[in-house]
Amino acid sequence: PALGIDVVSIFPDYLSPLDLSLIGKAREDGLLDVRVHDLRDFTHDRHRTVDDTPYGGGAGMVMKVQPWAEALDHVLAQGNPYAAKPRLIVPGPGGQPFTQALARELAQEPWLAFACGRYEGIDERVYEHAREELGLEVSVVSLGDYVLNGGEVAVLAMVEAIGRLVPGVIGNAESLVEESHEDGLLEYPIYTKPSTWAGRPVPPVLLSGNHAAIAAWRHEQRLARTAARRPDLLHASHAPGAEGGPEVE
Ligand code: 6GU
Repeated sequence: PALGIDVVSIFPDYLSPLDLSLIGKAREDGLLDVRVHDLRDFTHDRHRTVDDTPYGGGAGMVMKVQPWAEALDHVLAQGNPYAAKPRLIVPGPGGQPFTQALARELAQEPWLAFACGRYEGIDERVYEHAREELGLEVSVVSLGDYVLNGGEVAVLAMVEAIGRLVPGVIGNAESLVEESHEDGLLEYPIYTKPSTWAGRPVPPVLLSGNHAAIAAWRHEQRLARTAARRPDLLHASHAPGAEGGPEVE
């Protein structure tokens, strides 16, 4: 059964990378069912207006309820052979962090709908309507602590992270488990031929044929790299000799 993915945006062309590469192939193979919708198709005025000034004052513009409500009605009315309702994901810097764990969770859903906001954001009543009248689970999700102009780039990142976890999308499922963020440590450094380039040799242990020594070296490298770049990921289970840490075989 394909994962249904609807994306609503005022810049549908921004989502065209979803036609390419791994995600494009997964669509051709019937593993992902991606539909992109133009929010302006759900306006009724001559200027196809999607935004207006904020009540209470303040900078910028706010996306209007009416086009969003009609767009969501349209997405739901399309139906999905595998689920009655989509889970609604709204990308925004004020959301819960998008992590590998959340990607794994979302890859198990039958149907996801992404609502791309622009400007200062979407009228709060859209979220209330989606939850209370449409009965949707609504999650605001952020890529990280920085500000993008809109949700489109975030949707590209999220659909790629989620899509590759859908069974069949990546040929070699083993390549999924040996990755940064799958077991809490960053990856070890990797090398390929030639064994020496411009006077730089590959670490000799990798040419030793000693698999235990290679595994030990790689584990040390992962710990050192994680300590240097992402100390926030380290905890007691990674300490030398810790019980139950990932290094204990
Ligand atoms: Cl998901 N959306 C927007 N607009 N800005 C962001 C973000 C998302 N994540 C970080 N910054």
